[in-house]
Amino acid sequence: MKNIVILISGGGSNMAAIVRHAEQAGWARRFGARVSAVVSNKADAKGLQFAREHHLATAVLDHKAFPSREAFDAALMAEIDRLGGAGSEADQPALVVLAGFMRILTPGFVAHYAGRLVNIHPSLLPAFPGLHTHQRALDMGCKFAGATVHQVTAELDHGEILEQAVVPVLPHDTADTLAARVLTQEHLIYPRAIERLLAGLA
Ligand code: NHR
Ligand code: GAR
Repeated sequence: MKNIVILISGGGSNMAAIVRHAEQAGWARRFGARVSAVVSNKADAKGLQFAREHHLATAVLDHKAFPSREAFDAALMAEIDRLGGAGSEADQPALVVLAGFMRILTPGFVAHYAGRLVNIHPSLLPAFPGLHTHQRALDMGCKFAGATVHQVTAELDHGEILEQAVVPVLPHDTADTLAARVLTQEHLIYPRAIERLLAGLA
């Protein structure tokens, strides 16, 4: 089996969309791949509930319990490799997927998963890397917004672009209404981007 480990910090709706698509699109049969585990840096992340209901392995690593980013990332790597290695053909996951994961990862972490680490970012990169993307797009008067699936590199939100989706910005949008419109598209493009990566690995 090729194991996919998903990292979340909150609602986990992208994670849920990926898990549902994996089941419906037959990733196990077509690619020998499955979502094997969900890891959160927050114990109260709502997405953990969905993961448990779907009988996925879960783990919580609270970044505040570690003295440095390097120490947190080392523990996170060990946990991901333990979970991603279980029942797999390698001793590591085939893919590590950031889905609303809110901690910047160290260069050492990124190097460990080079080429196997992807993220979805709620803007049309290279516009608006970093946080508060929807408010920044509104403040700039953008007429279109969207989301980007990209390879993760040491430089934040700068890796190769794998998929994008565009939505219109509407006259009375707030950051929340725009975020909701973008999120709907995220749920379509993220499973599709991962499926294309799996097809490349097969
Ligand atoms: N790590 C690397 N090295 N490269 C990327 O491209 C990454 C990454 C880690 C996360 C997701 C990202 C996004 O899509 C992501 C991409 C968190 C922050 C942030 O500033 C920025 C971008 C992203 C995720 N986090 C604060 C920090 O100090 C904490 C913020 C909080 O806890 O609310 O890590 O936008
Ligand atoms: C998504 O919009 C995702 O693109 C964004 O957070 C939301 C998570 O939703 N990610 C970031 O802002 C990363 N900094 P979800 O937890 O329901 O998937």
